[in-house]
Amino acid sequence: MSAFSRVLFAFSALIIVLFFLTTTFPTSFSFTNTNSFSHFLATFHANNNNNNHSPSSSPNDQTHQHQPILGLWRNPFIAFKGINDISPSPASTNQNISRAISPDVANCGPVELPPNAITEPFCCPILPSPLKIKDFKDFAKPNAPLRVRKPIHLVDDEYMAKLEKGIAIMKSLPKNDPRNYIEQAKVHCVYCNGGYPQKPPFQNLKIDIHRSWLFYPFHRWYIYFFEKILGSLIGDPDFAVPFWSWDSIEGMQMPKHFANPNSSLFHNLRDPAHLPPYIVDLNYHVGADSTTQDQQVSYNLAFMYKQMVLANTKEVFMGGVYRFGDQAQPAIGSVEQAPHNTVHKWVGRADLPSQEDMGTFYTAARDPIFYPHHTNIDRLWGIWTSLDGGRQDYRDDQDWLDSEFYFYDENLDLVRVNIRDSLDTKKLGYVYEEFEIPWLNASPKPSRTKLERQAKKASFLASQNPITTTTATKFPLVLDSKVSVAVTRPKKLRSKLEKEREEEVLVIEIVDLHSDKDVKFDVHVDDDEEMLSGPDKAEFVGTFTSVPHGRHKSKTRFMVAISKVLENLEAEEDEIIVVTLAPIVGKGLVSIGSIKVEYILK
Ligand SMILES: [Cu+2]
Repeated sequence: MSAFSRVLFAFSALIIVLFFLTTTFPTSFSFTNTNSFSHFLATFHANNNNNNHSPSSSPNDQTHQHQPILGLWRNPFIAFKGINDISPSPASTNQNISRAISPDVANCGPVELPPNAITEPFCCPILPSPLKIKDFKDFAKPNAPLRVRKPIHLVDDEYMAKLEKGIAIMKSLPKNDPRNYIEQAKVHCVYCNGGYPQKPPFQNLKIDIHRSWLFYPFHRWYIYFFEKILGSLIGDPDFAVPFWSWDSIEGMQMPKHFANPNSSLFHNLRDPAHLPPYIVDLNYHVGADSTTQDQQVSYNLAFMYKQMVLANTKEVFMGGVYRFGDQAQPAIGSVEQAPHNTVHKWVGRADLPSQEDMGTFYTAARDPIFYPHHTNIDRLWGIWTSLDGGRQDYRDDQDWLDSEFYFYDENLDLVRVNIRDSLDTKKLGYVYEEFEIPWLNASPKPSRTKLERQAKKASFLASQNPITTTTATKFPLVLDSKVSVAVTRPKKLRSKLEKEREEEVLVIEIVDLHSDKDVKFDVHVDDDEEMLSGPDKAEFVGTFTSVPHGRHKSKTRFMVAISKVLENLEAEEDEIIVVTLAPIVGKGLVSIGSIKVEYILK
């Protein structure tokens, strides 16, 4: 072989290997092996990407030709440089390489919908041609007045009339205007139902902002741009979207303006049984028995306490870590399950296949009540962060901070934002009006005495073949009926200091979830399987709820913080806790891979 043919041969071999990596790997990539190889490719991509596309080097208002990354990837000369850069030496695992999620906006595709969807599967926004992207710079001026978001029950009709006017204008805008009401609703659909792929080489992984650490910041930005657009359309740039404070006693009904058929805030596809003065059920499921209104209020308050106060680690409250190259939906946060998902369901039409419009993500933002609902979710994020004198969120993680989204602003510019810029709402020009929080001290009490609980547990463990986490034949466990499992705690009687440093967390791996269906199951600790406690009791520790997405099957994780629960149940010295899973909706549509206790740094 001549020297030239040898070079040619080596070069072709390299191309074949690269082709294999780009085409084969992403499809065979699975949830359980997210690390080494994906990191290898992510590193490779990041090196290429940094050459031409990093947000820090991109000038404001630049014009992108949207194939540069793909172009680079397929360019053997640059790929050759790339492979040198990422030879698997220690240097390649260097922390400076970003694995932040960023949607490939130029390659938006049809979304995945639940069965019997009532609208078309196309949610991609209209893109400017040529694709022109601005990086977000529109921070509030240091001394400018802040927009104050108030609870709806404390604003007057005149203020609500501004919201009504803004939504009416948005509904009247032409379809090809990104400020058009339905175009805005599609933004939610595209980010929730897999319209955007991750960037190459992970284009087979569709992005989903739910069930992960993207949930709060995505919705913060979404409401931010909605508010700015609405303010500009009504000629009042100081307008702030009021919030539906379903966590306060005065706010526990659907706000009356939304139930007025003559208002632009009215929406046809809602459960007619849930109009005011009916009290919202924050732990709702379709077909739930109604309870007395007073009982419902106290259920709701105890439930809020669990989802906010007891959920005291970032993983449990905000959802799981989700990086470039990872499968979507790593773990769902407490408030995202409920009240977020449950209020979506409570508003939607119980008799439609996926409780449209609010009860499923592809249509949820078509209902004007979506916005005050999510404004409250955004407010709760801020409240959670300030509890216990300040709680630790993900702000030390560069990949979280660098994660990106794209929205249209009030000037019709397509704007790229990141999570870092969303953390201080004052920099975005708004704050929340503070008022009394009624659930802050609504700590739930046990339904039985310690003696009764211990007797129940002893009889369960003495029964024939109680299921334990090591009963291999039982897992994965199809949740088609109530099941109790003996779960061993690796540590017992932890010191106060240990408890301050680490939270004891019940981790439930969901290995097979029918994501296109409505699913809900409740989790109880040291309860009585025959007579399970209600949502206002300490033994009821959490609920898993799934709003139908498109994907038929998915995996995720459900975590419940139990340090305080075990204190309340006087079970801190027990080596075993009995965890009962009670399917409420969608029996048999979820399989549990494992249940264990872990200790997570706060
Ligand atoms: Cu939502």
